[in-house]
Amino acid sequence: MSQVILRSGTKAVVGLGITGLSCVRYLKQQGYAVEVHDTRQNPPGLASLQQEFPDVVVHLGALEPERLLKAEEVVVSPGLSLREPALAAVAAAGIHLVGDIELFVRAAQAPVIAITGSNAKSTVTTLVGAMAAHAGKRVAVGGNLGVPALELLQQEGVDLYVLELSSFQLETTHSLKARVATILNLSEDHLDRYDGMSAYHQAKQRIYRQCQAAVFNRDDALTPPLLPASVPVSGFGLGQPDLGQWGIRTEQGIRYLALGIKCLMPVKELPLMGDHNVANALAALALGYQAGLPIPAMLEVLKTFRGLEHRCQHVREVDAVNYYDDSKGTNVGATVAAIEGLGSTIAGKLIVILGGVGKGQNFKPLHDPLARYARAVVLMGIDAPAIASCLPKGLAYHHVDSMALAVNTARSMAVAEDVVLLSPACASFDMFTDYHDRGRQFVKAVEALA
Ligand code: UMA
Ligand code: ADP
Repeated sequence: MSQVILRSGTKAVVGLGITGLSCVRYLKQQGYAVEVHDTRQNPPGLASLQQEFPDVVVHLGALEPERLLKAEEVVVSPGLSLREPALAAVAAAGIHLVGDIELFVRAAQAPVIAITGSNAKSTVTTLVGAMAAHAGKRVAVGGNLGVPALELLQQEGVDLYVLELSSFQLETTHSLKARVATILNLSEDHLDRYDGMSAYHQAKQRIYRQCQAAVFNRDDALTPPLLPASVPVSGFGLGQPDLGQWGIRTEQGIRYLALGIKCLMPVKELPLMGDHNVANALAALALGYQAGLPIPAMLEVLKTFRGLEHRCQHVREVDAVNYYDDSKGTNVGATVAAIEGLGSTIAGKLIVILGGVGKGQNFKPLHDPLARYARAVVLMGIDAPAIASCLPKGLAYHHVDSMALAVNTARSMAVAEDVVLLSPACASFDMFTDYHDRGRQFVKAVEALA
């Protein structure tokens, strides 16, 4: 074990969730004096902190600027807005404000593939990680996906890091310098934290800062990087690709994943459902290719990857109606993709279960996909009325107040060949612990159908 060097200056860690705890562990290991702040009276990491570091002082309740101003650097968790007055005061005083990803990139010794977007981050991050592992790389995968980035530094001999990054994490990251970076797509989300799409877009664009190569979505005008021409940039999209680009080619009626003019694999060999997942497969190929992964190994992974839990996941067929759990559809862009992705592949129509906490989104983009593919809608949660006001005229809908009722109501409206899709376009915390809980309650209710 390396010797701990004692250093001057205090690092203030703000937030004691899994990120804050990972920051304290890392900074203590590096020999820093650390103090912790959290606005909650009983933050989730408190018991572990007190057990592992009984000497670390913890301040709970409203953040106090005068305490934070004494720190040499303030390490902020992603759940806190930088507009929080105490944090704004820290920034105004010229004290470094950073997040866990900044600490991570200062220390990481291997290249980083950095992935952001409003949707598909976890799917693409997991795919790229699996592709790298299959190609024989020692790869560490984490970030917003769930394992805090700093914990990945504990793994020895890593060749490649694959990080999912949220806009919140990017706001406090200044020196990412990714080997390859991407914004997969951009649609309204987190508008309770941003003044508008422009501020959200700016936060996402930070992922490209000083990257060595960039990947963007040709079908989404908000994703291309604003970079000098010397940086290699490749695009993916569902159209036919130009040389060096990723896309779909159709030959003798068969659709192929393609690089330039080269057909790589028939789309129908992907176990993942829907065209949004075809885009995800192309994004993963583009990222892996820029990082030097061999195409055959990447294709092998695509042929076996069945997707993550709660992302357009098939649950069960009852009376010729299929049930899909897309509880991770927590914003309008995700739900539009799920409706179009599934709706275009089925003989019947969709019954879509929608609603929850809308985070200030505009629900109008749901109108056209629902008009095209839905037979009916089931609404729940606090923003149900806002969604109801954006539904196509004449589309049947019902309000319910529990998941069991939602599933039973959906069943009563479905006919053979239909699909019941839980893809709420909203956060879950008005009725559920989180999207896992919402998805599990859906699966339980579907399994209970006689
Ligand atoms: N909070 C307070 N007071 C504080 C600190 C936090 O009330 O002083 C609240 C926040 O407002 C938030 C909650 O506590 O509601 C959790 O915040 P946190 O910063 O402590 O979160 P962590 O537990 O460290 O988890 C974070 C990410 N959470 C958020 O960005 C809100 C996790 O992403 C991520 O997996 C984890 O770090 C590891 O990197 C979750 C998420 O929902 C899954 N991310 C958003 C998304 O994907 O849309 C961005
Ligand atoms: P994230 O980590 O960004 O939330 P996930 O991979 O967990 O992304 O997928 C979340 C949801 O986003 C899925 O449940 C699906 O509804 C939607 N989704 C998946 N792929 C795409 C895509 N390419 N474009 C838009 N939405 C998508």
